Amino acid sequence: MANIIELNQKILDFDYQVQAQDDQFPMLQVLNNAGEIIDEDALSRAELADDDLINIMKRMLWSRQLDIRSTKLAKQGRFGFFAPTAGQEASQMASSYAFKDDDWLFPGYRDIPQIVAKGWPIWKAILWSRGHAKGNEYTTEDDKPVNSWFPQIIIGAQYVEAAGVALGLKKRHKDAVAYAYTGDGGTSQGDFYEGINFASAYKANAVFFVQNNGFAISTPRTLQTAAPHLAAKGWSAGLPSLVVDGNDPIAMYLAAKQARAWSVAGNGPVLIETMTDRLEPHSTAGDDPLRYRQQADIDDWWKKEPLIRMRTFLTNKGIWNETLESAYIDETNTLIDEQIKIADGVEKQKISDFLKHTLEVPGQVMQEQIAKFESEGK
Ligand SMILES: Cc1ncc(C[n+]2csc(CCOP(=O)(O)OP(=O)(O)O)c2C)c(N)n1
Ligand SMILES: [Mg+2]
Repeated sequence: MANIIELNQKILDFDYQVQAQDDQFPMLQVLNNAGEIIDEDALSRAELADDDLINIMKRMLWSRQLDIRSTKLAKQGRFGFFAPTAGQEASQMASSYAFKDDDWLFPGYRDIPQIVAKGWPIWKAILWSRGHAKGNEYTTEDDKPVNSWFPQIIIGAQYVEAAGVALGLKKRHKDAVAYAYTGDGGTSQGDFYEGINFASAYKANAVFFVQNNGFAISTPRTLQTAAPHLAAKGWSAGLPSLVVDGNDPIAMYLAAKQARAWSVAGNGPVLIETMTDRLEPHSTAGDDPLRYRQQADIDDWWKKEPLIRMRTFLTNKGIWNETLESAYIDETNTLIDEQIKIADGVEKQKISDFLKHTLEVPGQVMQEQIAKFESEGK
């Protein structure tokens, strides 16, 4: 009887409910801000050989170089749309390292590096940014398919698309998952809920990432939702949902690896909220972060960024040093230079080509437009 009374009191205790939401999602961290392992057990569960650790470091490094070069090119008007990635390398590159070629990637517009990591040439990514049709061919240099959807601009839409593919993979008994990335702002979209709800109801093979970088352009995370943790939204659809230090490459890899294993075993999807920061503007199209956040906050996040702590960890382990790093950065920049040249050498898209790629079966008016532009050589 006493138990029932206590239980009923608890049910009606709204203060408790609000508090409980906050308590339920502690943050997974393995490598702390100082680059020290704080959970040896988790590190061994990640089963990362020295080569893997170096590969993750290299992926994060080239992603950072690509970011730096893309930003410069954008300022020179030689890039199209670009959404900076600095600060989010662990959230993007260490998580995606846990997936396999057969897995299907569903990226958002900021997730170009994950597609490149799957074998998509950088010159195609550059053409994608310019709206060129060739930039929407998801194949490797030697024409092998890259299992990636296009970088989705419609926020959250990739979750619905991922849910469908995830169900297909399950029905075909594939040893593969769909893994999708959206942002904190993405979780305010209907598509986000529809995607996780559908995938969870059908126990589809999916891993959903929410990269919580604190802002949806200028809208701070606290104005998007009163939920203390975005991961809590996963519980509404019955998914295992966790909060991970998104600037900790080891925690990101471990969480992604275990989520993939859980999902591919037929248990349904997992949702991972990654706590990270976009250290740069929303895009290169004129956003000024100092209009909506403090420089001191940005400076603080620079101290916690993933490259610093991974560098410290690997250096202390004796498998990384400055010479290796600068040689790798040089190699990466040479590659990027070559890729820019290839992109610049591709024939410009004609207006008629652009129209031809708009609809599979163009209507009467569009057919006339295509014929008109073609006759003018445009
Ligand atoms: C459905 C939809 N609504 C609005 C926009 C305009 N928009 C582009 S990016 C963005 C912010 C998204 O923030 P978040 O999901 O946190 O991702 P982030 O840019 O921080 O990586 C908005 C509102 C859009 N692209 N799609
Ligand atoms: Mg965001």
